[in-house]
Amino acid sequence: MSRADRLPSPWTLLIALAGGFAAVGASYAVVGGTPAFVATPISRGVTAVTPGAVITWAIQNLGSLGQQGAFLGALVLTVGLFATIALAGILAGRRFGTSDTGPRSPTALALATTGVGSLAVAVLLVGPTASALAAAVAGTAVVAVGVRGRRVVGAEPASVSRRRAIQAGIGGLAVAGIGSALGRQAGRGTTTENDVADATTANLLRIAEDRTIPIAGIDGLLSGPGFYEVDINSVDPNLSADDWTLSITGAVEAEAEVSYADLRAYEPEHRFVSLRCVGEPLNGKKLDNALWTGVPLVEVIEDATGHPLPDECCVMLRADDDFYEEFPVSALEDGFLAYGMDGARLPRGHGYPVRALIPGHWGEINVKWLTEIEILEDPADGYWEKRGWHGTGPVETVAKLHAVNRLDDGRIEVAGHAYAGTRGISRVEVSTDGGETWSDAELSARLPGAFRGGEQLRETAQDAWRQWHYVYEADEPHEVVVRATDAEGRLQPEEQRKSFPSGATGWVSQQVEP
Ligand SMILES: Nc1nc2c(c(=O)[nH]1)N[C@H]1C(S)=C(S)[C@@H](COP(=O)(O)O)O[C@H]1N2
Ligand SMILES: [Mo]
Repeated sequence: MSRADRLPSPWTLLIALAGGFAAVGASYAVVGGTPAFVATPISRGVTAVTPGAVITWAIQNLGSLGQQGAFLGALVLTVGLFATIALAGILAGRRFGTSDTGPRSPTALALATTGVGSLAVAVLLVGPTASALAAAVAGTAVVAVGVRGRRVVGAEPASVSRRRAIQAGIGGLAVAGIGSALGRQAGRGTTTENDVADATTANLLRIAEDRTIPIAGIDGLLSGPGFYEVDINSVDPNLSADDWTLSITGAVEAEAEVSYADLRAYEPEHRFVSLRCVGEPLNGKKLDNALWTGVPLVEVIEDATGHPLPDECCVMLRADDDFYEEFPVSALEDGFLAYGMDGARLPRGHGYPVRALIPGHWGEINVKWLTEIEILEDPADGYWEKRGWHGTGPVETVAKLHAVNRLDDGRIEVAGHAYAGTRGISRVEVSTDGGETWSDAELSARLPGAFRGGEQLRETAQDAWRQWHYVYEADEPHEVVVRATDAEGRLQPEEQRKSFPSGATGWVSQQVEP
């Protein structure tokens, strides 16, 4: 045999690759983009070994594109992993197959090795699940299309049938294609029934709509399904509410566990709360608002432990995705355990079944998929603080400029949202001459405060954004600048600062050509 005969031919490689595609596609078909998908642990592994500085850079410069890129990379690695197993199987068949037919034929050996090997690896990745079985069966079946018949892998290893290899290739792509369609359904999550909506949510959602100033190019007072998503996962946790528990641990009189049913047994409270990510640029779009339904956090802790909130410095919130953030216990006082969003169950991407909302603070401590509240005696670093951020404090005041509209009458409208956390927004000013002179913008009416048991707890929402807009005439190019004042009378800081490490500051400005 010459050396070339021993190297796998391109056709053999194609069969192996097709097996890799089929394995990944079939796993996805069964479980979709969930933790049980064979590429998920690979993607988590990639994130775990990526230096914090790289993740930080990717979040700032690539946003969700970075996450999609990382996931694509993990997919490629996973296809490669199963293709390698298939290749090893085919080569082992050739090397050790002894008879032309029967159980010791090269084909039978190749398929047995591929099947056992891919099942073992899939089980290592995602446990003994339907997803693992699907990966092994589909991968092996597609390899079988390529290597069936003794001529293919028999006495002349180099003469893999091109036709069969192409058939295998088509089979692999077909499984991957069908899998990606089916998986989209399978990965939808468990949030099907809507047991959150009631007369209060309906009423509050209608009020938010009524108080929205209709402005082209910007969201109303509710962000709806476009609410931004930021987290460390390419594949989010896929938890079941029935199995979910929240542990209250650490420096408490008695550690305790709370179930989803325990939480739902409380009279629900409904609040409008906005979230803003500390990593977004000054005029970025990671600022959104929703109506949340849940229970005040302190109430749950005190009922579960049978004692008042401990007088300790700090608290660590931990989540199912191994995310964790730490902040002063005092911030829990307004804290909220949300299981509903916009009058429906919390969507998976926003932390199903339960997340924390810590009003007025940067998004990162609003921990999703919450599993543990640990009371600490000493401060500690959270996930992002270990990576250089300081994003656990209150948000900076900001007025965004997201729309420049030419109205029918020729005038110009500029608009956006303004947000100052629990301080609230009292004023937004606009300059159309680069900051020389200022005029007041029109603001949307404040959203109503929290409701519980049919009773309104405060007059206006404590932690919600407002829309602003300003209409004027101009026929020269000019620079628009916007700045907000919070309800404590403090002007938005003018100093330009990047988002790293503790949030962007400055006034948003934009050149406008009429
Ligand atoms: N478990 C978990 N919670 C998390 C995160 C995360 O990665 N994992 N990201 C945080 C960050 S950085 C932000 S800005 C908010 C965003 O919430 P949203 O995705 O619902 O908009 O969630 C926070 N909660
Ligand atoms: Mo964030």
